Amino acid sequence: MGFSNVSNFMPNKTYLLSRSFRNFAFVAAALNFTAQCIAGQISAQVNDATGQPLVDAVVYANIVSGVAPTRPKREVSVEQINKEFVPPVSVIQTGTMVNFPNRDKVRHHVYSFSPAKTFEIKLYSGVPGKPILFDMPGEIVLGCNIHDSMIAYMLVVDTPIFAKTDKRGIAVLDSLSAGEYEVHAWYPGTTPPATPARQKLKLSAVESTAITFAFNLKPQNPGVPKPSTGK
Ligand SMILES: [Cu+2]
Repeated sequence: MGFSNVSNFMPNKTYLLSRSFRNFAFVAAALNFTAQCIAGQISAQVNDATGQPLVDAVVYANIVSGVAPTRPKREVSVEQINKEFVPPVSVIQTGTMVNFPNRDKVRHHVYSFSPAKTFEIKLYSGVPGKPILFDMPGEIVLGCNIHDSMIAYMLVVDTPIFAKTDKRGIAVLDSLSAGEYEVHAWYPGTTPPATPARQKLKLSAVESTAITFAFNLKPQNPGVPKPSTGK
């Protein structure tokens, strides 16, 4: 959070800063305490057809009734490192700006033909001049015109409630208000009937609900989602 800069301040300012930091820490602790008391959470386990966890699956929830959590607008990056997209899977809210910085010495030519966002950034090095706005929900497949093996996925969702699964196949949706939610799971390149049905659930103010999604997929290589069609 940048508090490591404290030592750069002149001594007379250090006192003020440490005092405001104490206040900040107090308020943050109080908020955190409040959040734990009033916020619900959905913990989703996502598995393949054999019951093995799916890494980099996306779980997101639409609000049927309840209050949307406020999330700060942030800019997201999909980097190119060693001729791979990092991260290979991203989930963003509609209206998010995304950067595509090239960290390699070779040039890349990033493109998408996906209906949710069709674009290309022609042969470039370094950081492109401006980020790309993703203004429609849907699945986006990224490729590079120069390196055929480069592939990545983005899911644009019309909700601020989303998370990716970790190594255990678990995605946690937290800071949720009491209400009714429609929870979806998504895995790159997967369409029904391999995709499990959405789950509707009611959440009280102080609750952690565990749900499970099972994709009708064969075991995947962890962290390396494969395209189903080669599209
Ligand atoms: Cu490339």
